[in-house]
Amino acid sequence: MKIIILGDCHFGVKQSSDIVALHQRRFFDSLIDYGNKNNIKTIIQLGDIFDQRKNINVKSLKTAYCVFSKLRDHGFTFHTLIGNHDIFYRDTLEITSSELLLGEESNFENIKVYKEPTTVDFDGCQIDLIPWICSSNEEKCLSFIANSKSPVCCGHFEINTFPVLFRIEFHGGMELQTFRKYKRVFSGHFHIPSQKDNIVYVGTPYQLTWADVESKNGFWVFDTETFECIQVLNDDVYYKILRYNDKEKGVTTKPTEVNLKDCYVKIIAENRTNQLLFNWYLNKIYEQNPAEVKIVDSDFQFGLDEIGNIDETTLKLSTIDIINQYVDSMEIGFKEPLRTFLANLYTTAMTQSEEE
Ligand SMILES: [Mn+2]
Repeated sequence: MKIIILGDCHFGVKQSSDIVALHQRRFFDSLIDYGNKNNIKTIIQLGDIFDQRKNINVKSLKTAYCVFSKLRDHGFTFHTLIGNHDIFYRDTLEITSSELLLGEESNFENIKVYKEPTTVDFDGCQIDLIPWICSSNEEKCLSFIANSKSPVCCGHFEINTFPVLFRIEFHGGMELQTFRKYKRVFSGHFHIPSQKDNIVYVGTPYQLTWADVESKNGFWVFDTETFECIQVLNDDVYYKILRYNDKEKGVTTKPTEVNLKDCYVKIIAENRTNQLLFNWYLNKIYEQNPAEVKIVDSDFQFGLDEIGNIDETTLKLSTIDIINQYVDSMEIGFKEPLRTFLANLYTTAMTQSEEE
């Protein structure tokens, strides 16, 4: 059989922004379409259904319920394991939003929530579903993995050397060797899709923040007979970077060639010497009803001048790059551990909310 493998959903992200919710609903409509057309009705979701650990906004609940009702009505079975955003306490899985809102006592009899390490038989293929590992369940989960005979494992892991942000590898978590016994491992948690050896970080199905601007988001389809897996890309990209330059011909992104409706737009203004032209340019953009437009004058941006393409532009703009460049400029002998420490600190800060 074929199974849809789905990454972190994060309903309620960005203070339950209507724009993000719109793109989340749009994604699930296309997922349902895909499942119906290809007759794939089983989904394994790898944790982090909701964004907030302690409070769930009514609007994000509404978005999630709309999505889950549709999945139920179209006959999808939805297996979800607990992620670190689904738990109330940091060190135990005692209280989880997934169980409370989507579990056995909810209206969603098609949803199965896993908070214990469990092996599930999917048409003859044994798949281990491992929840978020924290101090209270670490021993249990690790010995479960060590003793398992299943060929496939799904979880919400922190595995070393995978990208936690662009160009930033994670360190201080689990080793790749822990998973060597499996033929395939699928993990949620890190939002950037990546692949190394037998391990796939599936990534978020859609963009959530500017950190995802370069990300190739989507879901994965896994074949339990051939063990093949493919990524189905989500073409609803809604974080967009445009470049404006009225001195150099051919540099400016034509607003008419990009769909900007309901998108977050960043204009990198490399040269704006002709204010009339720039106003016309902005008008053309606003005519499309973008969700938000930010103008970044490259003169004032850290290291933007010699940039040739979008990748580089956005990279040079990221906080983490500025931190790294700062560390590089320091005269100390332990730059690598410091970089890792600061990257972990930064990631932790970015994934905590005002809830704490
Ligand atoms: Mn997540």
